Amino acid sequence: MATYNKLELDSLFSATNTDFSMVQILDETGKLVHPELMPDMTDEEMVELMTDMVWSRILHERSTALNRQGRLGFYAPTAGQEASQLASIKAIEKDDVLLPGYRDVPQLVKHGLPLSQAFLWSRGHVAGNIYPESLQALPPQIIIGAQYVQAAGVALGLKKRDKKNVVVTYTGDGGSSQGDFYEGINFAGSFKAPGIFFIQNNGWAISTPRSVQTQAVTLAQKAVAAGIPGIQVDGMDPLAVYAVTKKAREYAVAGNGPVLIETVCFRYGPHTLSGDDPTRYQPEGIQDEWAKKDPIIRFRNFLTEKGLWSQEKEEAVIERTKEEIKAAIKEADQQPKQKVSDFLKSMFEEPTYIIEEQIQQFEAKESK
Ligand SMILES: Cc1ncc(C[n+]2csc(CCOP(=O)(O)OP(=O)(O)O)c2C)c(N)n1
Repeated sequence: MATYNKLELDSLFSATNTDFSMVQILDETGKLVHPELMPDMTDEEMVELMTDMVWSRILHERSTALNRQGRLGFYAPTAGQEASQLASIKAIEKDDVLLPGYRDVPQLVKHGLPLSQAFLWSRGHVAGNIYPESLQALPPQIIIGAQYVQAAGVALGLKKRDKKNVVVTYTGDGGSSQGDFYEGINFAGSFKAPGIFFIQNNGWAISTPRSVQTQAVTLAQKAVAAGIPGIQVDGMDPLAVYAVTKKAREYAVAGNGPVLIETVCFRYGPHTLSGDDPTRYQPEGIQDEWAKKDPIIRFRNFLTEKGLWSQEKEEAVIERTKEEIKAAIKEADQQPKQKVSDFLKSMFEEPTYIIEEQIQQFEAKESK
């Protein structure tokens, strides 16, 4: 036990900062720098992960174009966060429950949401929020941090039902300053509920930089006060994100309680496509600097070196993805125009008397 003078606040402070150094397996060039941390993944699984990441980058590019053409509504860019998003979702099981934020559409689709429905959600169509029974997920949360509280509750539900599953939820660096964030990890910790709580630290909460967000040296160390493990991982390194998520899942499913994971990553481009301009608040050159750490380049180098990836393979994935997106947008276009009565019907399993009355009023109007 360290001895220190309790009135020397500096020493008190440093004693809480133990080891939150970043976990990394592949460096920026794709070189294996920590082989001892290598996750148990087959060649096929690694190729699938790379395929998912390329898919996500193309989805990002096409979503941006479709938004600018007025064919999509809300869109929060995901480029730069592929390792953080796709490697974490790959490490969980289909029956685990996903509680995403608004930037987590790629994970939602990989967890089973039809892409056409994700597009309808972007357009604000009620059909985008009505999920297939088999999909263990809630629609993306817009209220910053709120999903953390919901995740704690869902995790407790899983525990009470003796399910060997986890809840996975994501917020951002900005979200880690919200009250809900602390309540969520504290509650889950208190009940040893099986949750994996991600903070995707992409450096910015709209125009607020990470350096202003908190004086905490890392966001992972926020786990200390909740009495749960906190891990910081290189969020541009798919193998590191996968390895850490797998471990966290094993830990939570074994009944040890939740884990907090900070993925250090970057969002290329604006916060959303609703008018944000990062050149007004980001230092010049920062986007280029982070582009050198790109998760896709890093994994491409690693897999190509192993003879598992090639330009032809990547081009085939790109073509396939573009076709998939084309078909999904077509399907979304075929969805009948939404009605106010549909919204009202989706509010409660059993509508209240007042809502029932409103449904009837709107249905009468809509049938004219
Ligand atoms: C409770 C609440 N406050 C404010 C907002 C407005 N808002 C939307 S996104 C955002 C920044 C979030 O940043 P961060 O958590 O770092 O996530 P990122 O968007 O960078 O992924 C804010 C303040 C909101 N949606 N909800």
